[in-house]
Amino acid sequence: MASKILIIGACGQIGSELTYKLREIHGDDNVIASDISYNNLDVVNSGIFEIVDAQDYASILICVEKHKIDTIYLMAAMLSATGEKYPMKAWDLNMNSLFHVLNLAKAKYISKIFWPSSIAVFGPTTPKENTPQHTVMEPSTVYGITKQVGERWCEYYFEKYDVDVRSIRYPGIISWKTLPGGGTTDYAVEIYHKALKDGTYESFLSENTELPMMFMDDAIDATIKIMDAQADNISIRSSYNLAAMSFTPKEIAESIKSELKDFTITYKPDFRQQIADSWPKSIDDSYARKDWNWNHNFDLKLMTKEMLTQLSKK
Ligand code: AKB
Repeated sequence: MASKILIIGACGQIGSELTYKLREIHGDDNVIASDISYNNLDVVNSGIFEIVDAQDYASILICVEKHKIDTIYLMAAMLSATGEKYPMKAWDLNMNSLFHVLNLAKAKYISKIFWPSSIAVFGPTTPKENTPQHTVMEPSTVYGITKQVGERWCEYYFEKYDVDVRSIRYPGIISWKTLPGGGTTDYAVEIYHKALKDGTYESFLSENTELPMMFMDDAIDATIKIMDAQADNISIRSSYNLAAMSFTPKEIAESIKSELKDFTITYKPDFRQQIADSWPKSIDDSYARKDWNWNHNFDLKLMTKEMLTQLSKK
């Protein structure tokens, strides 16, 4: 029987592209997109779509039973910058949704889960260069705390209840189809939009703030790969480090300038600077490369070309 997939948070930046890709692979009828509202009409109109409240167990269960779902990708979350504005809302959304999905698997309604973690699990006391898989983790954002605690619960449900949950610590994700919302790494998407529209960008991070980043195609590829891997090959049941490239606002601006000569950038750091300063500069993802053959394709130069080409067609 074909796998039946539910994506919760399908209207968001990663959820939307995951929906398109999984439909390509598994067929439109086998991939159900869902979100709390109809806030991305491209996704809503692209196939079967349900309103599901990630914070409501019954709402998810009704959809799971209706469509005989066996796999859930839980992409709904409040990200780092918005989370600092609404700490309790971030805690409630990020934790309740995860528990609901883990408990659905524990009760055998579903058999497999993908849940994204983030580089936000790391904090100011973590080694910043080539951050190891296993290291000090003292996150200083609410978002990072939810992701770190979430990782512990994923491993716990795997060990105690045999729940097949798989996870990746995403770096900042850059894409052109759907805008991100409420993250600290969002500047690296906004900059391309502004470069084409206004020829200039005011960065909310300072010029030498280096962060781990990845192009969307690579992030989707990694997500598909970890979910397709044999269960025995998944040696980490908390969440895998994942990396592709690292750059600063100054470096991304230079790469845009090599395509658009007149582009200019200014810097006006805001509260997100402190969040960025607490995160790693680069990530050691050797476990992902060894366990499920992860490999990235996009570097900064290639990504800049692709972003500018695709956005100019929009
Ligand atoms: C954010 O900036 O909050 C996210 C993330 C790194 O998880 N993009």
